[in-house]
Amino acid sequence: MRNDFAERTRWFREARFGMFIHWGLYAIPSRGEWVRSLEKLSVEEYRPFFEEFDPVRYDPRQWAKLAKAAGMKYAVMTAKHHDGFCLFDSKLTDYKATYTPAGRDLIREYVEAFREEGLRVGLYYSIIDWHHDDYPAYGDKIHPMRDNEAFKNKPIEFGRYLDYMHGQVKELLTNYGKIDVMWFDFSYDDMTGEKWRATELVRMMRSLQPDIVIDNRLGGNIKAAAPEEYAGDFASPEQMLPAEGIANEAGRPIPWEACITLNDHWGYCSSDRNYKSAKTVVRGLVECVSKGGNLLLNVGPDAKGVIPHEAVEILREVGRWMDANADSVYGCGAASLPKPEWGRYTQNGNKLYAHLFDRGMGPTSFAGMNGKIKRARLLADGAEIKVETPWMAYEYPDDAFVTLGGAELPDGIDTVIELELA
Ligand code: FHN
Repeated sequence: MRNDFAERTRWFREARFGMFIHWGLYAIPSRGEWVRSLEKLSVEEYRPFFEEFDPVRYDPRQWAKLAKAAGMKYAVMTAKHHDGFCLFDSKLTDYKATYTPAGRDLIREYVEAFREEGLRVGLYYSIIDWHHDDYPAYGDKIHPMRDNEAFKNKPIEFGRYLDYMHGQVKELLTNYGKIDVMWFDFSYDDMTGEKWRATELVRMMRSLQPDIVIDNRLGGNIKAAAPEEYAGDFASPEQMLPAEGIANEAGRPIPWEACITLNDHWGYCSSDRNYKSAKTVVRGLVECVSKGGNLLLNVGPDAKGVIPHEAVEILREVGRWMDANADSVYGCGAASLPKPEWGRYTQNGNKLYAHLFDRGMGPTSFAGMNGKIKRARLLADGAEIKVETPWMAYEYPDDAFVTLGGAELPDGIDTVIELELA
């Protein structure tokens, strides 16, 4: 089991950077993917968006090229979100993209386009389903009909919903080729673990796709010394970066991936123009890697199938940094050094990467590293950087120093020095 786990997650732990894509009917009201719950919209009130959905400018090849240019190695796209709308041609429902004016299997086009660009493909699948008749509604914590008296005594057969949910997961892992990540979302209160028949579900998945990497949102405790079979392969902190890496109860680091929006919404929200800068994204990615984790950065395409231009521009600028510095991200993880004042360390074998965020004043110090650095190079252009102790630092014999010319760093986003260890 242990070796399988290490092998199964190797590519994931090395990839470090992925694109999250939240897209569906909710792009039309353009108030985010929770619009049905937040505004308590009935299936009937939401129906016009199904009748209308026709993303005439959807071109996943462009999305894939953008992700690749940004330095992303994998993507995870919503096959079905909480609203129950299926972007794939499921035989188990009519509530799907192929029955809208779009008339297309949007997931098939996505997996083919991203594989064509050399990226691994993941699917987001909501185990919550606000459209299915047999999903608990009245009195639920978040269901759009949670307060609707008409649903109070409505009989449901939850087992029938689970058969549907398991059946769709089987469709996705049977009909769309090799799926690298299954991103379930999400368990809450008693809706967790075996309530979903999670062990049966995961065993079915692994029988179809033994190498698939699964998140931890079916429930269970991924940090347990002996986690449940359905507890997942990686932890999934959301909209925050953990203070340190993530380890299990035995102190063993576990794979993790922080999922973060580029603005403040997962699904398209036309009024939300509050986008993070490329600098924030790069430094967030470096922080994740410095703590042994991944960054899954979200885009929310609009109702036409277009990724907002702000997101495109940010990802292109991130890509320009990655073009010169990706060696300090891919295959890297935490260094066994304390976080330095000037930025962060990442490490890959005998290559230690110093990510300088702040120029500071005077020489740059690598605490405790005197005699341990064979050579230093500016990663972006390979220029030699001399490792030597200047006169003003003589009283710090344990530390190593480099002296960068100028008052500002060569790259204001993140200047990376590659330190080859002796
Ligand atoms: O409710 C979802 C939300 O819409 C979004 O998909 C995020 C992404 O991780 N997950 C849930 C909130 O935790």
